[in-house]
Amino acid sequence: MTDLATHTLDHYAEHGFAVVRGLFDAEEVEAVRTAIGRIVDAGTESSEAMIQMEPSVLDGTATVATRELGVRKLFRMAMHDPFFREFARHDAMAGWARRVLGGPVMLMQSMLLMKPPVVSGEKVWHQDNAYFRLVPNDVIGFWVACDDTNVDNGCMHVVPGSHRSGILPHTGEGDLYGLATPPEYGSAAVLPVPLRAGDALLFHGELCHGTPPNQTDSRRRALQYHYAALGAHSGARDAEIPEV
Ligand SMILES: O=C(O)CCC(=O)C(=O)O
Repeated sequence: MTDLATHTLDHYAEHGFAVVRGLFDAEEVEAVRTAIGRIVDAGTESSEAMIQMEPSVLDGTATVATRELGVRKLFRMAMHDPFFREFARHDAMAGWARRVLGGPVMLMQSMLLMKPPVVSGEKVWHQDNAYFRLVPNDVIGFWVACDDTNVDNGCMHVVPGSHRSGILPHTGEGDLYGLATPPEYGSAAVLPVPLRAGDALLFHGELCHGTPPNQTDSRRRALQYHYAALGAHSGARDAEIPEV
């Protein structure tokens, strides 16, 4: 293993996350952006099953120039779309997942988080395994920036070391299910993780994280896959791909 890989694994173990620069190149990022547009425009039963609109667009209190600019997320696209199913097997992610989790992995979940300008809100602070409830908690998330991200457009924010706290109390419903006592953006405990398009945040399933609203005129798209150790079990939901 290279020194960089060892450093990445050590950082992940200690802090619950690591940044991998340039996990995907510009061509791969562009292919993801193109696939997003294709799904949003497809109008098929399976494409519509993935699309979740921003609440304000859905209830008509906000209007957007194109449908894609009102999409909050594309959910479980590896289950519905062959491009994203194949992408889940990309060694850039699956290889890291196997290295971090120490053996074969399954794809637990896939999402595209669109965070469009103006109409998007905060993603509340949470731990992903509060949703999955996997035992043991051997689950890793990949959050890949598909645009350059920063504090203003809603980059990921994390609480380093919080993966060692166990699952903390959560409250709320659906996308608003989050930490009962969330940290404050800008406080000493919270670290913003700005990324360039193609960079990835690797994060433990029990790391506390959240994203503020996108306050810019630009897009902030992100690709997210979660992999779990094959032996991890959840009564709550099945893996999207049983072995990757
Ligand atoms: O990309 C975002 O805004 C947050 C994504 C996230 O943490 C999640 O959906 O679990």
